[in-house]
Amino acid sequence: MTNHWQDMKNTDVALICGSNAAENHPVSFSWLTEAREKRGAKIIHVDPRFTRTSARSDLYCPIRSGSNLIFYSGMINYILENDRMHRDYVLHYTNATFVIKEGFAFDDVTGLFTGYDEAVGRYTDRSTWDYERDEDGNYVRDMTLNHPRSVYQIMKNHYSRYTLEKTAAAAGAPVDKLEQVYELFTSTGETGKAGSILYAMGQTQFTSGAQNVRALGLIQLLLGNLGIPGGGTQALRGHSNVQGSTDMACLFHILPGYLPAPNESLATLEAYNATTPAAPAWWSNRPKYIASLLKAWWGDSAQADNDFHYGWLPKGKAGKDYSHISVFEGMHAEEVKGLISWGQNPVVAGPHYNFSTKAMENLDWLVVLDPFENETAAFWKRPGANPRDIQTEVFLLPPTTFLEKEGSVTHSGRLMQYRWKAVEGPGDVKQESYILDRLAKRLKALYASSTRPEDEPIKAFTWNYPDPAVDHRAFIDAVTREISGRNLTTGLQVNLFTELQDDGTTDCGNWIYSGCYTEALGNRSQRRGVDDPGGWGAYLDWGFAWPANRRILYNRASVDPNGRPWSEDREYMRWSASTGWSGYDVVDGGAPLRAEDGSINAPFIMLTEQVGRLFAIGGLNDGPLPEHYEPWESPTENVFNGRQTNPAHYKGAVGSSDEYRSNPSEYPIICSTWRVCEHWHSGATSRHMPWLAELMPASFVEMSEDLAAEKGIVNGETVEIVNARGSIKAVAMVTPRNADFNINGNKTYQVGLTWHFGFKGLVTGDVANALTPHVGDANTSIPEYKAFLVDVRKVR
Ligand SMILES: Nc1nc2c(c(=O)[nH]1)N[C@H]1C(S)=C(S)[C@@H](COP(=O)(O)OP(=O)(O)OC[C@H]3O[C@@H](n4cnc5c(=O)[nH]c(N)nc54)[C@H](O)[C@@H]3O)O[C@H]1N2
Ligand SMILES: Nc1nc2c(c(=O)[nH]1)N[C@H]1C(S)=C(S)[C@@H](COP(=O)(O)OP(=O)(O)OC[C@H]3O[C@@H](n4cnc5c(=O)[nH]c(N)nc54)[C@H](O)[C@@H]3O)O[C@H]1N2
Ligand SMILES: [Mo]
Repeated sequence: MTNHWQDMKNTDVALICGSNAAENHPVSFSWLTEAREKRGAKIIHVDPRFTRTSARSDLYCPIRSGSNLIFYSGMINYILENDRMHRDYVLHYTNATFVIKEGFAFDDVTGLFTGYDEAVGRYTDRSTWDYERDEDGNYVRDMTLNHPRSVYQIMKNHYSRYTLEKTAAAAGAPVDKLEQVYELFTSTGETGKAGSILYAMGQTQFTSGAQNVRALGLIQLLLGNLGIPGGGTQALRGHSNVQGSTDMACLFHILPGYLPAPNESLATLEAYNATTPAAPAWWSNRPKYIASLLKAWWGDSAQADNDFHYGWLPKGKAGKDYSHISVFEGMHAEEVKGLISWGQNPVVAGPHYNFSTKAMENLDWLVVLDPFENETAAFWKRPGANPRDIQTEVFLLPPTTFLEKEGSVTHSGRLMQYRWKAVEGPGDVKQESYILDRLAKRLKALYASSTRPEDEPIKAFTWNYPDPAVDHRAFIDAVTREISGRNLTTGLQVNLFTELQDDGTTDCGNWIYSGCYTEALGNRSQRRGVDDPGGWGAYLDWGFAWPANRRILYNRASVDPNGRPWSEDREYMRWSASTGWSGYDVVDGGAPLRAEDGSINAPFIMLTEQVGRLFAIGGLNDGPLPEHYEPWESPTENVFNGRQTNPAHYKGAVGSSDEYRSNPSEYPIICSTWRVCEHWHSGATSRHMPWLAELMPASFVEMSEDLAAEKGIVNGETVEIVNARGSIKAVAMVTPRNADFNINGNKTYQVGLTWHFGFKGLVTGDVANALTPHVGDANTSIPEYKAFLVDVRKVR
């Protein structure tokens, strides 16, 4: 989130697209309800079906699964055609005025931007996705927005194809509803108005998921909604600590604090640091953050003359993906021989169940750390498998659950909060810190006498924390101090990342969390102050929000270039030449907006050009501007350009071969998967709770009354859902809340499945992910769980 949960109460209009927030984030959702009740804010919900969130909204518009980019592109066109943008904001705080290099183009016949190599299936030359510069190297800008190669004109031209009528037809949305949504949300482009966009998995789990997110960022920049209270882009994170686990780099392509993980093309620290963005980008400080991170990991042995052991960091192959799909493809190819599954249940939650579970049979060993024997731990005795044929050795370690341990979690608002232990765990279950500590110490002992150079990283990494088995709280305390960072000369905690150095005199486990533990304030995640001077809900003394305890990112954008709030009745920050910055939040970068020479230091401080990127120079893997492509499996043609599927989408090596692709003539129905309030993901936890099991005892498939009538299906009967990857049974739920879609003139059905069921627990059911494909987003490779094709059949 650029903003945070309490800030939702400050919005004028909230657009929820791709999330059923009322059901999946019910407590946080109450801040929106407050905006609606106390300030008369309007809530818009855009979703394929009418849900509990729709019921709490003022305006609901259905769109079919897989059409977000049509919806957003239509809105961008609406803003540009009807001049609904926040002009001053766009001129000064975005790159709309920047001129793009000659040679850049988008061809709507091929559906490609310049630089695509058909043979490789990637954009191999992105050199034209860049700014034009004058002889002195300065950016060429046109403050009138008239230059044909200005970002503004390029966008205007690019999105002109997304007219209201064509957009409505392709998204399957009623044209009047769509227009109402565009009209209402873009009303927040007015100075002094704030609009917020909330999204979750109905936006990310697509082959174009990252571009969906970029598109809403574009809209928020055009409307001047970023950096202001009640505005922003809100990624509703799922698990209580999914924000924290991303920050701590439980992902293959980053190191803690979003430092890029090096691949083998960056063999030395010098080469790595050479990729650092140029000043004034805040990222130009990256060498300090990586040096401090390596110091945290390898302590005294990490020195400037050995590159702080940068060489020891594991380096992947350039361009290779190591995320979920490819790990399971790796098992299939017998490259991955062992798996530690720690706090997840991929057999139920991962895509392409039949392929994945078969691939797991190639494992020599599997370790599952889980309070329950979930489907992953039991994959060798799943329905249809013969345990005798499966040689995998399986170990199950039961750890304590969230109520039985303590430490901090970080929620969607980047807020780090401490949780104290509520009860002791049963029997001899162990804290995960204990398991981790024993694993680390055992590894070090095993390699202690090794003389092989490749074992040096294990021998040398620092593990000098208090023993969690003796004093768990002291262990957490020591780890948090390391995460926050220290001055190694004085031995004292640093106050903020601005004190970190690249010469080995500081250490810091995660630069964005720097300052979460200071000498003066201790572990700030434990703070519970409730002062809120401005009444904006910032609560600066409650917990710690990264970075720097800042609650709204880019918050200098809440004032005009002269330092005054855009509207006097919405004063969040203010600049004055005599007193500098004042306000109700930690200012984002301390410079005044207008420099002494009259030029503007725009608020997007992470970037070299300091302005929000409508046009992404360098781009994402699938282009510098969001463009619609159909999901990998779609019942309709792409009517906006000549390319059917995202040209850079991620494919599994074997699991997404033609054999596993459902074609629309055989499987004409769109299928999506979603959650219900009563269950939690794979259901490993919730299906073991008697009362939740009783509340929601079976998997169901939602379908429209017309589809049911056509198939002769009655509400409550068990039906079969099939495609090229599998077949499952579920209870039919025939409901008017699931509408049919008229897509480009053709009546098309969409059904939806809960995916909380498996073969373990008090209530069981077929795994819905037997139907989902092994393809993913072009940038993140998140699986396309939300739009694929099926057929629905009566069980005979
Ligand atoms: N009770 C409960 N709460 C949970 C969870 C849980 O399992 N149970 N899981 C947590 C986790 S980890 C996460 S990630 C979040 C997920 O939170 P959400 O993303 O809200 O969850 P979903 O129900 O998967 O999907 C949300 C909505 O996306 C819609 N949708 C499908 N396709 C499209 C599309 O193309 N466009 C648009 N606009 N909408 C579409 C679906 O109709 C659905 O209503 O929830 C968290 N909260
Ligand atoms: N079709 C479809 N598939 C999806 C999605 C979708 O929308 N559609 N959504 C995806 C999303 S957003 C997510 S986040 C994933 C979720 O996928 P998973 O994270 O794999 O699902 P969970 O059921 O939350 O699995 C968590 C496991 O951790 C165990 N557990 C609970 N507490 C603890 C603990 O304290 N320590 C340990 N070690 N274990 C514990 C639980 O018993 C359970 O077995 O699913 C993804 N899969
Ligand atoms: Mo999630």
